[in-house]
Amino acid sequence: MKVLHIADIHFCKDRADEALASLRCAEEFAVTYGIDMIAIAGDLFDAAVLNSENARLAEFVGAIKRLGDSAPVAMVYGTPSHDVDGSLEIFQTVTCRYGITVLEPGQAYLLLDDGFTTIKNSESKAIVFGIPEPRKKYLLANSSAGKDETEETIRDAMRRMCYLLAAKRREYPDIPCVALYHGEVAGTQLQNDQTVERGTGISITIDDLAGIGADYFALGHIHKPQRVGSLNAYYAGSVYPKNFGETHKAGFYIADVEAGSCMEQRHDFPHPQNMKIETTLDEFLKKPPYSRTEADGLDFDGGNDVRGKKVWLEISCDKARRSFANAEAELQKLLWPRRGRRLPRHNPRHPRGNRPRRRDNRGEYPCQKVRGVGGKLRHRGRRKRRQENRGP
Ligand SMILES: [Mn+2]
Repeated sequence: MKVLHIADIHFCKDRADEALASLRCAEEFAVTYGIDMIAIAGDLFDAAVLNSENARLAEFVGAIKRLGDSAPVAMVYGTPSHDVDGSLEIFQTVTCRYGITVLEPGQAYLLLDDGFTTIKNSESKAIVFGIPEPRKKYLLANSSAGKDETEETIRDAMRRMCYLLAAKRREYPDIPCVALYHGEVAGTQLQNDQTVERGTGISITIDDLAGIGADYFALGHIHKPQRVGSLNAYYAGSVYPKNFGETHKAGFYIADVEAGSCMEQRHDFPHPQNMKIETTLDEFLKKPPYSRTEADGLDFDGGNDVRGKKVWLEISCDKARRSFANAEAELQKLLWPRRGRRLPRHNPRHPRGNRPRRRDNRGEYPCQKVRGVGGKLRHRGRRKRRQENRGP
């Protein structure tokens, strides 16, 4: 069974083109290669979206609908500030070929050929669980815990839910099991290379996840694509780089899941990677972090290969020395390395770069009519001399 796994779409009107391009790419893949299920592991929105034409919400819903036309779609809620309460309900109202299902925590879903069901079925291809980012709303519905006890209570509630899901998984031992989860996993490397400590915040531990016994964990929340420990648990990463702190290649996973095994493949979305190069003015003047080569145009030293990437070059210096740096000239060198230091001139085919002056049919330079004081037409240029040169 093949699962297409994406996460962190972060749809917003300013970056709508990038999010929609990624979804189109995922859809094309699903249609071409016959995917059994599409898993969206939370953070579909970047923030609450006003349903107006300007917000392009209809385009986004249309893109998700087309995913639902190519395979059954399962999704979970992400971080409450991104996927605000109720924001995913709009997808369940959409009619499409296979249906779009927002997975409720603690519920088991069975995957059939034409969508998901919660009713026991012997034809089911897989069992699917969804764990949204831990929210007080569903974890602490009947608890009156104080603020200090809240985190511990939520951790307990998460653990109980994992036990519950493990029991449900054991009811169907012969079919593959996929779990969607949005949130941190203790022991995960973050984008800034820090590690989520075990038991902090309301993150789940690797042991909790492993206990569920799923064959593939489709994770969302951390925008740097990565595997978690030795589990078949993967963060797909964001579908487009949100800022220059995100330097990964945006993409998605295709997981070939069987009961007891899983093979995963990574595929790219059509977005340039981001790269940030920081240097000081002293270092920059001594040796710029790039050099010119004939073949490639640009070839950055020290592994800074910028071809096909969006580059943020930051040169810092004190205020007094700012005049040493000609930012505009350096930018021109970066953008047009083979042309030298300047923008292409007016007519690059001409050796001087300027357009040659036109002559009139008598081989003389034309004069120019200008309006003088009082709006009277006067002539400037060679007219006078021509008159002088005229014969008797
Ligand atoms: Mn996110």
